[in-house]
Amino acid sequence: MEQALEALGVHDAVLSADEIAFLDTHGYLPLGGILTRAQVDAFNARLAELLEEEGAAAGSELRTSGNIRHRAEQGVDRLSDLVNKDPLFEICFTHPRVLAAVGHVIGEAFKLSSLNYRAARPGDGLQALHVDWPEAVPPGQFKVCNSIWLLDDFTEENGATRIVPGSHRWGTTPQEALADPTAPHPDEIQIVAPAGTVVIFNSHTWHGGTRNRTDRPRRAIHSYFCRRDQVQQIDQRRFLREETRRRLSAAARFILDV
Ligand SMILES: O=C(O)CCC(=O)C(=O)O
Repeated sequence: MEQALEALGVHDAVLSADEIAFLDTHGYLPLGGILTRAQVDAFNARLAELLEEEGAAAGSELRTSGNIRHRAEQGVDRLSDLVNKDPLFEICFTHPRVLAAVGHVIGEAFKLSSLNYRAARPGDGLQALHVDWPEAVPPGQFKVCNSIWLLDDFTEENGATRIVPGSHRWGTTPQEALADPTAPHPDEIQIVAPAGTVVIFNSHTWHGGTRNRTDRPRRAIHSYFCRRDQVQQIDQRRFLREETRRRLSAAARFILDV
């Protein structure tokens, strides 16, 4: 693992002490603009093509692989297994600042769990507050960590993700603790930031999509990681295409655990 991280440019200085303290305290960390405008445009163009090509099958890998079966979400466009769908998306599981933050949350031995696209369509996208794990875990024993790659400017109106800062340390889930996890939480904040921004969130921090009250979709990629001893959401070995295997570096393949 150490070798792979080093090969991908992860070292002690890629995150500042202040950033690490923020992540520990609040359970999320904005990493700033990681994708350029040109990259955001290229991502969106390719994702639109994939949605068109895949039609009703879009997102199906997510529904048929891994330990938790995902049902299709109403009012949302999903694509999954982006690892195998364009070299463009490689940055989402190899960027050193993302890997450093993930390693900080779940420990150095981790792998990609899944790489998916989620767009809240106009009028839809509200999710219950949730954690990306079936049960609460004691603070510090985190299993999963997510990163969200903003492909539109996230605003208060367009379905920006909400997060309840500090909730990763409460040792309970919204479903256990709240009468109505879909309701606004008094402590929640929204990720409001420009397209190209990447935000890490400890997946045990309470979070969820909000309703998109605009007339355009709110697009994002989730690059989701788990501890190496856990089952991936997408079985990367099963889905790995030969062309992907040939293209990726040994370090990137290690992150996928293929
Ligand atoms: O896309 C978002 O805003 C959040 C999505 C999310 O948390 C999920 O699908 O589990």
